[in-house]
Amino acid sequence: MSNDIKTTIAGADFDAIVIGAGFGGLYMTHKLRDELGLKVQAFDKGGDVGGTWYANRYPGILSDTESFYYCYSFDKELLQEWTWKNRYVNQTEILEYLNHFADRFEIRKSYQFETMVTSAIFNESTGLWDVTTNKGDTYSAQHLVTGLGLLSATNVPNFKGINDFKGQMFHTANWPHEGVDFKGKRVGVIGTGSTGTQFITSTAPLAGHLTVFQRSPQYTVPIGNGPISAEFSENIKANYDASWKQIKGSNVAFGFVESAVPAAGLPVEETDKVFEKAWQYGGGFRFMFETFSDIAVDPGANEAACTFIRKKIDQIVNDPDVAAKLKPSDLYAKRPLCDTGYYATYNRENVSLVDVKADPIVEISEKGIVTESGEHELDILVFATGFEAVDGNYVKMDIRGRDGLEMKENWADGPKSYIGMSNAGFPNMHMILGPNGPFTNLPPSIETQVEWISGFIGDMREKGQLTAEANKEAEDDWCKTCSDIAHMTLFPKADSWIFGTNIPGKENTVQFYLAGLGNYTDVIKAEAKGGYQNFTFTHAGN
Ligand code: FAD
Ligand code: NA7
Repeated sequence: MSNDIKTTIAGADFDAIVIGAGFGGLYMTHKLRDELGLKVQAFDKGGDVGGTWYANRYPGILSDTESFYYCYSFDKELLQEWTWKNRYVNQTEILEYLNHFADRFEIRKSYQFETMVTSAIFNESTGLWDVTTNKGDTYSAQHLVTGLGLLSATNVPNFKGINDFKGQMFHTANWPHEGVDFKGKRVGVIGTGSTGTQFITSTAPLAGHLTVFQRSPQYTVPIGNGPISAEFSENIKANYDASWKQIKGSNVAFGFVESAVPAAGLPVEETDKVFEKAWQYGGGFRFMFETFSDIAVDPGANEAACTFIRKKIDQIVNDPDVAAKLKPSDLYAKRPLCDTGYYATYNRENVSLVDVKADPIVEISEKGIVTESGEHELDILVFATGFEAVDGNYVKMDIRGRDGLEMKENWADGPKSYIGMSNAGFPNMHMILGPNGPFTNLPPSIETQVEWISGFIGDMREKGQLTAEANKEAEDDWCKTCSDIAHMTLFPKADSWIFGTNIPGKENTVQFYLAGLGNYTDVIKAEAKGGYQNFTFTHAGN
């Protein structure tokens, strides 16, 4: 082991084990090791740092948070040193940034890569977590921090014949590092979510023919990407203090002021004027939350946005039959998407659209995809079918708390937490982006949680507390609060990964705190300030 600092609990291999090398795990490792001086060991099953941005390398992949706010804010020097080239940042640049972060803080010396944690079991006799890896090693640690990612465990539908396909087959989140050659190839893609729309728009010009298998059409608006001028960049850097303050006190934390003006009751000419301006400027979250205050909560306001986007589809798409297939009829209440010419891609001669609700996929054959109407022969088949969001990586692992309580069992009716970071029955296990955390641009939420967890562990050490565990009643109250808030919005009415309904057999479950990062931060700060009243502690000797 590279870390030769002594642990504070006799017999523990480490003070803390961190799992995950994405935005969350990297910052957590730095905080615990370099600021609290703990002996830390971290693991990731991937080959290096990056998390999401190490694994997802498909063509067109881009963050849809503006680059200058898709980063850490705690390191003011880094904010000034690092210059983003474009309004949005692609996977290569995000990975470069996270590599730079890892070098800057010498993070890699605390990590074992290509090491999957297979189990984490709380040992009641020692009060430590016993963490076992796929290399057959077991390590003990006082604290376990999980930065497993909420969009990380892939969802590959179990189509009949899936292993019979003789061509190349990929999920977008397991993309080969050497890339894929699409030239002249017959490519099929299943899925038209955020990933699918990015993949489709970028791959259409590269492929011989691209066939899109669409289950649900999507509302998406232009992203408005482009280079940033030196002046724009300097302005952003000069105002970073104020911007981060605004972001961390806002709801979706995307770096714009959310509208306070309702659309309900306004004439269509007025709402369309505002939507048109947003369409021209670009950005999915801006379109949903900067235009009007009630799109996510009021059916009339929501329909005004839907109608505007449907009209755009009619204007953009040449073939009315294709336009009809591309037009959603349901609510605009999934994670809002943005794109670089998605609908116009269907005007290309080499792109065809199969509506798999009308013409269902029957099986995957040696040659391609068989739908009810016939076989679509393919050389390359891409699954842009998303993730087992939020709890996917947790339930894949054998996690057991007090009295052998299994996480899988504990979350059988849906994942739960107290304030998105703790679980009753799982002492000293701290989750980054655990269930029922805020639904936002994620780096600011990750930072908020990592700083809270590190403060919590620091406070425990000062007071000589050995274990901390969220109280069941507090957890139940928090889950109810999250549910009550979610049901004030239209989001639970749409099927998507946000509520787990993209996974067959998974119940519609509230998995996020939808009242925003600002309110969330107030709650967790009050918990700390009040002396962590919703936790039970053990001390040395009890
Ligand atoms: P991740 O980056 O997912 O890292 C989790 C890590 O844990 C992974 O490296 C994984 O290998 C590791 N791990 C999991 N289980 C184990 C185990 N048992 N053993 C060892 N290692 C394990 N968010 C935004 O805010 N804005 C965006 O525009 C945006 N775009 C996205 C686009 C795509 C295509 C995807 C997939 C996600 C996007 N996200 C976006 C969400 C993104 O995941 C987060 O912004 C952020 O990167 C999450 O960081 P993380 O550290 O929490 O998790
Ligand atoms: P999403 O948003 O879950 O999209 C997955 C897509 O795959 C979506 O269009 C699904 O259709 C489709 N899908 C899933 N299973 C099937 C089956 N069995 N048959 C046909 N089509 C299917 O995942 P993304 O990766 O695009 O985005 C997830 C988040 O990651 C995103 O918000 C970004 O933050 C990054 P459906 O809509 O369920 O009918």
